[in-house]
Amino acid sequence: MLDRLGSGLKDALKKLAGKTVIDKAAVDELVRDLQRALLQADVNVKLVMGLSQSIKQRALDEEPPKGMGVREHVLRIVYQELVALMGNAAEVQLGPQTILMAGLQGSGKTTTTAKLARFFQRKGLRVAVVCADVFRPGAYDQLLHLCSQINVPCYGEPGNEDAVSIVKNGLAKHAGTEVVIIDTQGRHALEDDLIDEIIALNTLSKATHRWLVIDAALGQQARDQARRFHEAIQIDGVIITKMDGTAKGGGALSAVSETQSGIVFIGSGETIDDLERFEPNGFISRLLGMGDLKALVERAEEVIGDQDVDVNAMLRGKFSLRDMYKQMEAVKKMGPLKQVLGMLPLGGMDIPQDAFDVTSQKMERYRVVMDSMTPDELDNPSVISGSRIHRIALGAGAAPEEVRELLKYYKTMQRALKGMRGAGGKFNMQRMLKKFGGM
Ligand SMILES: Nc1nc2c(ncn2[C@@H]2O[C@H](COP(=O)(O)OP(=O)(O)OP(=O)(O)O)[C@@H](O)[C@H]2O)c(=O)[nH]1
Ligand SMILES: [Mg+2]
Repeated sequence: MLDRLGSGLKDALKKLAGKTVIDKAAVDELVRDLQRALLQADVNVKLVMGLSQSIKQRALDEEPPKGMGVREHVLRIVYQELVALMGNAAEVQLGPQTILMAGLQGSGKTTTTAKLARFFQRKGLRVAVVCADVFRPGAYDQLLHLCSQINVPCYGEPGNEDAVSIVKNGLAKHAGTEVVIIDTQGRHALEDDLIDEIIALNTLSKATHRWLVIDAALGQQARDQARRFHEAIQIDGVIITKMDGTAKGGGALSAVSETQSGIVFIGSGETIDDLERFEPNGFISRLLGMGDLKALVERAEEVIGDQDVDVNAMLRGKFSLRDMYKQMEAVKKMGPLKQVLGMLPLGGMDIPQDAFDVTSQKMERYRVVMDSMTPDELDNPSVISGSRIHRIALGAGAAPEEVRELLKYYKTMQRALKGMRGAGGKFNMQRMLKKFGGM
C-alpha cells in the first residue's frame, strides 16, 4: 500500500520539480495528482478535499519565506499538510508500565503483543506478557510460542474462563517486571460482553496504556472502531497492523488520525520484528522519498561542526578539486554520497549514476593523488596538463591513467552538481537543511 501511495505522491512532486514556472496551473495540477494518489489509498474524500484546499490556498497566498524559492515553498507546504493529515503520534515511554491490548478478532493483538515485547526488550527493559484471552482455543499456546522465540515470560491459565482473575494473578506474578503487556480476547463485532470485559480488565489492571489494534484492511471503518473503544476505555494509542498487505492503509491511518487517539505503531509483516514506531514527520518524509531529513541534518551538522567543510561547495558553480577533496572527507563521515543525496527532497531528480560509482578504496586513492597536487592545481584544475599529470602521478606513486581517471570523475561530479542546481532552482544545501530541519 505504502509503496503505491508513496510513488503516487513522489510522481506528483517530480512533475512539480520539472516545471519551468510554478503558477496557479502548476499548483492545480499538483493538487489533482495528490488527490488521485490519496484517494487510491482510500483516504476519506472529505479529508482529501480539505487538504487540497489548504495546499492551494497556502501555495497561492503565503509569501515564500525570505530566501526560499517557490518550488521549495510549495514542497514544504505539501509536506506540512500531509503530516497534519496523519495527526499526532502517541507517546511511548521507556519505563515501567502496564499495557492493555484491545481489538476485534484477527486484528493482530496476539502477534502485536509479542512484537511489542520485542520492542521494549530491545530498549533494555524487562518484559512479561499475560494471556487474558479465554475465548480463542489455543490462545495461550499461540502467545507462549511467540514469546519463547524471544525469551519473554508468558503467563496464562488455560482452562480458566475468567479473564479478570487471570490478569490479577498474572500481574501479581510479574509484579517486579518493568513492562507487562496483557493480550485480550477478540470478537467478530463489538459485542457488549467484549466491551464489559475490557472495561473490567482496565479497571483491575490500572493499565498505564490502552492500545487498540486495528487491521489496516478496515480502511476508513477504522474510525468508528477507534471511537467505540475510546468511549469504553480511553484508548491512548492505536496500532495499525497489516500495512504490508492492503491498499487501504491510507484510509485507516487518516481515519484514526481524526479520532482523539494517536497512532503509536504500525505492523508491517508477520514476523516478530515487523513493527515500526509511527512518527508523522518521518513517515511522510519516507513516503515522499525525502528520507529521514532529521537524521541527515544531524549528520551534516556533525560533519560541518567538527571540520572546516563548506558543504555549499558541493552545489556551487565553482567547484574545485579542493572542494572535492574536502567533500570526500565530509562524505566519509556522512556515509555514501548516494545515500546522503537520497535523503534530500529533490523530488526524485535524476543524477547520473556514474557520479556515485566510486568506492571508498578509490576515494582513498584519489586523496593520495590530490595530496601530490599543488595548491594552485587544486584550486584551478584546468591548469593540469599532460606534463603536470605525469608529475602528480609520480609524486603519488600512481599511474598517469589514475590521475586522468580522477580528473574525469571530478568533471562528472561538477556536471552533476551543476545539473542539480539547474533542476532545483537556486539550491542552497545548508539553507535547505536548516529549513527542513525546522519543520
Ligand atoms: N501480514 C501481516 N500479518 C499480520 C500482521 N499482524 C498480524 N498478522 C497476522 O494476522 C493474523 C491474526 O493475528 P493475531 O495476532 O492472531 O490476531 P488477534 O487479534 O490476536 O486475533 P484473536 O485472538 O482471534 O482476536 C495472524 O495470521 C498474524 O500472523 C501484520 O502486520 N502483517
Ligand atoms: Mg489473539
